[in-house]
Amino acid sequence: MRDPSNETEPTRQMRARARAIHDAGSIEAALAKGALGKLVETTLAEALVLGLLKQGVRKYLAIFGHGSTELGEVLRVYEDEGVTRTFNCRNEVAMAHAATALRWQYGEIPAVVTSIGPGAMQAFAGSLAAASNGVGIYHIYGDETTFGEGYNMQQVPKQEQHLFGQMTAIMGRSYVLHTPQAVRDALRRGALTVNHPYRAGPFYLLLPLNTQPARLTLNLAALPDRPKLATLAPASDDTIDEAAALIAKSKRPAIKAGGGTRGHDAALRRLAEAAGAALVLSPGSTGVLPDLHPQNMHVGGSKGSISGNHAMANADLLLVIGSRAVCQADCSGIGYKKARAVININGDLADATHYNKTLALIGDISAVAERLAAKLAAVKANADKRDWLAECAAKKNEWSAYKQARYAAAPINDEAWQRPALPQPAAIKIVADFAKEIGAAKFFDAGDVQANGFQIVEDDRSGDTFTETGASYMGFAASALLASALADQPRYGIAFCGDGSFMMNPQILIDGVEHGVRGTIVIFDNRRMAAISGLQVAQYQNEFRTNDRVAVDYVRLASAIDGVHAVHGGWTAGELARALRKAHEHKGLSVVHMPVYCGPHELGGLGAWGEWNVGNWCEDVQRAWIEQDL
Ligand SMILES: Cc1ncc(C[n+]2csc(CCOP(=O)(O)OP(=O)(O)O)c2C)c(N)n1
Ligand SMILES: [Mg+2]
Repeated sequence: MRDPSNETEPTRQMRARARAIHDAGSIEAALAKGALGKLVETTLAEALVLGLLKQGVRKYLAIFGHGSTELGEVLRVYEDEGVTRTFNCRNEVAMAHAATALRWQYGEIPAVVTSIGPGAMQAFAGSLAAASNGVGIYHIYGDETTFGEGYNMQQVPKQEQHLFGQMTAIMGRSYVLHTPQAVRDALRRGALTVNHPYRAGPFYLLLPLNTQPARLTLNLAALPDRPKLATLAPASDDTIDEAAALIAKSKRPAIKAGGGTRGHDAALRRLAEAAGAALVLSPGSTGVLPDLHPQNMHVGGSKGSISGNHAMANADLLLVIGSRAVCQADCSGIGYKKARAVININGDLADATHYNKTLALIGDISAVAERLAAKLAAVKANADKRDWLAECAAKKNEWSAYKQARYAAAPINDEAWQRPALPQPAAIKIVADFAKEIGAAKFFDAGDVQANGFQIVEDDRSGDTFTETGASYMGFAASALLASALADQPRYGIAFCGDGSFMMNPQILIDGVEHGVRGTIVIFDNRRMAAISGLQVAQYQNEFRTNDRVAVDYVRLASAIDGVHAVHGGWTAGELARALRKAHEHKGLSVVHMPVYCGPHELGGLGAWGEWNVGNWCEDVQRAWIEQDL
């Protein structure tokens, strides 16, 4: 702790408050034992930290600038007294990803702190991942002064008010703290946004340079708490009965489990079994039904799988659960070619009524699914679905054999490497199996690494894979590892990165060492942004500007950073397995540089099994969409 003797009187008072809170354990406890009076004279910056603390926010990820020095000073004192922690980072996009992962993986609510302007803009860009995956976190940006005495350096250069407030309000919900006393209102709105039961997302607090140090009388007892919300479900049984009747009558029901089903594993399993439904995963829901469960058809969608897409295309009744019908998940709206009706379980009215011919069951997934499963069990609705499930099981076997052939593939001669290298699916499978063996969490960001990844992972529960399929933000996976250095109860993590994705955010090499990450980054280096080369070739038979000629030795690059342990992944399955073990032995951050084959060989990829409304496929896909009724 620093010597506080040269601090000003207001700082000493702030320190005394922080100490009282630390000693009592919480603001409420400090108030209850009289260690703090309920009305305190303070600054907006401290009021914000106190208000966030009331909601359980104790961790800040920060890159300070002139737009956030006042807040930084509050955080310095509160950290000195053991109340909050602040983790300095090297890049705002990466920092936003790490904060997203801390909430997503560990349930802890952090706040991202930036300066005004470019720092804010970068964190804002990164917040797309939180918005797209429904992850609630706070973003606090320095903002232009409220007096309007002239342009502030780094503000958006226009004669308009609250431009950052407007921009951020488009992405999520936001509040410009124009008046110190408004902090109470701002934090009530923030609490609901970041803790929303089915559509959480980032909440942006815009903190003008001049209101940060502005003083106010703050009522500590009036700071909004985290909302306690009861689980919602349909009040009567009418719609549940109607859904049960539809399922009982159906010969070929399929469930599409979206990212919203994560954590509802038990209810989903009961519903799938009681309905006799084939369950198709989305990229973000692997594990909600155990991999080997006979009704788990694996992923379906634009990328998809043989079995997942078969179940989608042949179902006569579709149960959509916790899905917002992203193009990748429902083949741009044409994935369910024979479905005559839809049952949709979702908390969000718009998502629940996305398709025509829908019976919407609005509410919490577990609550609704359990009630529906009980009705179905009572009438043995699954009894006549055996033929359908047998047909699906045969497709699952076909998919398994197809994958096995690719996992067993020997190294293939590669143009860029000028030698045989393991194909990417075989390499990813080895790393995914290793993650399972050591109980590590897996992170995926964008590209072929991600697509192959969700076709390959064999999870038995949700929470073992974090694949950022909402935004597919290159750089997410490596950045997300940082959350494990910040978490109260960290878990070993493995980030699966493409060479392109890794170089978007290599800052983890420094931040990870600084804050003590334990985990491994595997860089699947195919010397290009292969997912896009692949699309270009599939659509236009030519690659264009999706690779360069520069070879990078990632072992040397990563080894330049003190504390990072970097190893080469080798050229064969056996060498990769040994490299992973060596990486894992290191009690810190490790990097495995794994060169992989990229090219037209059929064992080099896992294929695409659905449709997608992009490039020169648009005409066909849109024609089919117009002709279908859902
Ligand atoms: C920040 C960002 N920029 C661009 C894209 C578009 N994009 C998606 S995948 C991809 C290529 C990924 O390359 P790499 O990480 O090397 O993985 P690979 O496909 O080669 O396995 C690109 C450019 C994106 N998703 N995110
Ligand atoms: Mg690549």
